[in-house]
Amino acid sequence: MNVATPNPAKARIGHSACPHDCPSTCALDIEIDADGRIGRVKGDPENSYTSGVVCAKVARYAERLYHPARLLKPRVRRGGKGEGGWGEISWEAALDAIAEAFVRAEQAHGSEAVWPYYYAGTMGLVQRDSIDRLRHARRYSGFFGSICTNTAWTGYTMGAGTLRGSDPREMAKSDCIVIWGTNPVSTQVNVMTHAIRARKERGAKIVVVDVYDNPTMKQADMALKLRPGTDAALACAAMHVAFRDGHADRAYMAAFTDDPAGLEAHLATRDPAWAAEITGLSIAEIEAFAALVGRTKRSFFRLGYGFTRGRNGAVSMHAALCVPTVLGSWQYEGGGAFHSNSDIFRLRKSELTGETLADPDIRMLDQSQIGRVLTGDAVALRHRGPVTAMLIQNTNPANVAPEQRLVKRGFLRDDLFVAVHEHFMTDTAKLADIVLPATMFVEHDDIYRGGGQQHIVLGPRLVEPPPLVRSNLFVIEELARRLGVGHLPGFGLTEREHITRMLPFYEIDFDGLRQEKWIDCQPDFETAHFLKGFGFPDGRFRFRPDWTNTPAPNKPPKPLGAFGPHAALPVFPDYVAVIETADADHPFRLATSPARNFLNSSFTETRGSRQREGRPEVMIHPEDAAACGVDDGEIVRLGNGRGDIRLHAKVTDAAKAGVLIAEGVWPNDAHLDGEGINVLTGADPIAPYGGAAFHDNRVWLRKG
Ligand SMILES: Nc1nc2c(c(=O)[nH]1)N[C@H]1C(S)=C(S)[C@@H](COP(=O)(O)OP(=O)(O)OC[C@H]3O[C@@H](n4cnc5c(=O)[nH]c(N)nc54)[C@H](O)[C@@H]3O)O[C@H]1N2
Ligand SMILES: Nc1nc2c(c(=O)[nH]1)N[C@H]1C(S)=C(S)[C@@H](COP(=O)(O)OP(=O)(O)OC[C@H]3O[C@@H](n4cnc5c(=O)[nH]c(N)nc54)[C@H](O)[C@@H]3O)O[C@H]1N2
Ligand code: SF4
Ligand SMILES: [Mo]
Repeated sequence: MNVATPNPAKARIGHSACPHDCPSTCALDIEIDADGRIGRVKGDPENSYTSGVVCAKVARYAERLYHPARLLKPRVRRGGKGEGGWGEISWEAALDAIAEAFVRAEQAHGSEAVWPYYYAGTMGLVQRDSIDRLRHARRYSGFFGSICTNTAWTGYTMGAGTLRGSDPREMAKSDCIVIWGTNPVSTQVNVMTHAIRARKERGAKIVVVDVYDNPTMKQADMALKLRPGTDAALACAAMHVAFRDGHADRAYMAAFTDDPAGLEAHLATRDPAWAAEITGLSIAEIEAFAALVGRTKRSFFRLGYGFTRGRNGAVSMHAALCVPTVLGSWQYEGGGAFHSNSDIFRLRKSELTGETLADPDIRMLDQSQIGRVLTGDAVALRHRGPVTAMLIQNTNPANVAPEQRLVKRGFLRDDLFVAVHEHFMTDTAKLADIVLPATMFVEHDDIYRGGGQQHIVLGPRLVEPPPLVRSNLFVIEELARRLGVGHLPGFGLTEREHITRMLPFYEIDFDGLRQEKWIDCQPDFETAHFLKGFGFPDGRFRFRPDWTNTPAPNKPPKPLGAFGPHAALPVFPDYVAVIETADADHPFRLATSPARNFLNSSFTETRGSRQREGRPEVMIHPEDAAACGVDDGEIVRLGNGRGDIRLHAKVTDAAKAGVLIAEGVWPNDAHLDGEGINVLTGADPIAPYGGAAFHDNRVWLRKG
């Protein structure tokens, strides 16, 4: 491997955006040497959010781009599924074979037998979403992307009416930053840049709410380590204290919220003693938190995804969002809340995604329930026919989706044809019939928009791809041509044409954006802080959300309706015990938190990341380890009704007794028996609009 060899004397800097599925969407400066090879990757210091900082795994990107195991040629399966036999095939023959398999599937079972399956492995809009145009054009089964954002976005939108909030750069002007259910040191490093600046320049206090002592909690001034799935109880108690002690801003609530009196009455019994019982925090910790945020006008609530990956996740997000609203924190610079900016961007995507070609009667299948779909579960299939052909881009479901045993059993079906377009031989690619090699971000043009910040950033092609490696757009266009839909609107365009067509609102084209590097889409202060009203027709924040009738970004299209146990959704913010609480047979609660050096299933292939992460481990409290007779470093078996796996124990008091943490979605074969952590996670939908409860699992543990 020839990673660190660019000759600095001749190197130039190329500008790009990090393509990975991370809220930060960093603006990048990439060193390119005279031979057209990339060297070091740095954060662009001119971008006000990135501020010159990127995470270590992306700084080492050359390791991924020039990896010796990178896929460089199309492959076709030889021998049985998943047995590891592969032969070479030309691009022409591979694309013909995929098109023929799709036509065969359609002829046997109708167009819904084909299920294009894709996610956010690249966040580039052209490369990520073009597959959706093909599925609309051919009336293939729809993809309901539930795995990541649904619970969080739904909970936030229920309160605020839209998905945006205070400028995340404003954290630098806060006096108290509450980092709630996110681990930014690992998962979105730039949050820390702005938070630490506030601490240095203003003496701001950093509060971290999490279920274990993760790298972010290690930097906290106030560390609140609670039991998984109990965040709403902490939020309710903080609001109870605010009303009790006169920190609730009644004038603000009268002007900007729906039912403050009803909320106050509801919270009367949700006092710190009640919350201590549920969360495992002490009454003193809860009082101290409530007093800190109550007395600090510029309190900024940075709400993450992690605390919403439970069966009450949407409810927890809504409850946490109610806290700054009761306190009136939104009125102050450096105050309020932020989760995602997804609603601020005005990109015209209809041509790209083929929306005009959509048929509303085509069924939508749930991404998280791929295991059930592929094993013939009638409910998951919406009581229609089987899926018998798939094209998978930008995701690795055999590793990252819940109910892994079902997923794997489904992929092994003899009557299922699967093509996977990838960078590496992932767990999913290993189960495919045809594997196609994909370009990486510096090898194709694309456009990216922040979720955790406010920029649209261009990522132009900077280096030549390997000779037989092709972009996602190429594959979609070639299949469309073979399937007779290449003449329909949205097809036949280059990446650059797509990018320009998405930008009319900003009056800029591809070349202009190349000059500018990015567009800062931040709304003005009053809009961002909802001082002109929240995102509902009456402008009022909802303490009493209409859970099943409020428009939400992830609301499933019509055929699906509301999901999960929505009868249990509370009238006002509340703790709802629909989580997998421990029982006699499953005495532990397991969260599967992210690993710092991996990004979901990506970077598990690079040596730098692998060395730093070591091996799959489960953290167990010393008291629990003693009770189970387990020593540090010993092999243990974890299990529940969905299956069981073996991995090594790490005895630590990082989490509370009764709580286990397994960091990282390791490749399945990194585990002792070739099965990964998602054997243990469930695909039962979260109310009201679906999602996967990755951090909400009850399990047993024994020496393995
Ligand atoms: N290094 C790295 N970066 C990543 C990723 C990665 O895998 N690795 N994944 C990327 C993706 S796709 C996403 S969506 C984002 C997600 O980024 P985050 O918003 O940070 O969400 P999570 O990674 O799910 O979990 C964050 C934290 O929530 C904690 N947590 C779990 N359950 C609870 C709970 O009930 N209450 C509270 N308060 N905390 C809880 C976990 O222990 C973890 O420390 O990160 C992105 N960035
Ligand atoms: N146990 C557990 N499981 C989880 C989570 C958890 O916290 N715990 N987190 C969940 C979350 S939030 C998410 S978002 C999912 C994400 O899980 P995945 O969708 O698997 O996520 P990634 O690793 O981001 O990307 C997947 C693949 O996309 C490929 N890829 C990247 N760019 C391109 C491209 O341009 N073209 C093509 N064809 N392929 C490309 C990469 O090589 C990678 O293999 O995992 C979920 N699974
Ligand atoms: S912090 Fe996130 S967006 Fe920034 S370089 Fe790392 S993975 Fe990419
Ligand atoms: Mo995600």
